[in-house]
Amino acid sequence: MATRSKDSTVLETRKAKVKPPPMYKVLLLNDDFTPMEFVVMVLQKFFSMSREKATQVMLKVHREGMGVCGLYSKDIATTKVEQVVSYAKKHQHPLQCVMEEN
Ligand code: TYC
Repeated sequence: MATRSKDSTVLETRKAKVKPPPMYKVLLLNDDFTPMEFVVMVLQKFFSMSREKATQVMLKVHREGMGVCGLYSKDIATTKVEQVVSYAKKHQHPLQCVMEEN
């Protein structure tokens, strides 16, 4: 679109070429084996949640099958998923964590 400034210079306004980068939801999935206490600990450790918030999220996952841990850039989300999956493996729990474009 062309507009004019005070001295009548033609100014061209162009649509911004950069959109904000896509964000990713990090999701925790329910399973029948991972102890509730371990899930609460993971949410506190990797997602900086208070014990109360972590307990709420864990119970939501337990009841509804999945729940959101947070919304991050692609790189950060990838790292969070890797950290959770490897920490769960190390402790021999089948806890699954995935990411999804928002
Ligand atoms: N369902 C598990 C249990 O009853 C608890 C659990 C909650 C497991 C959340 C995974 O992401 C999860 N011990």
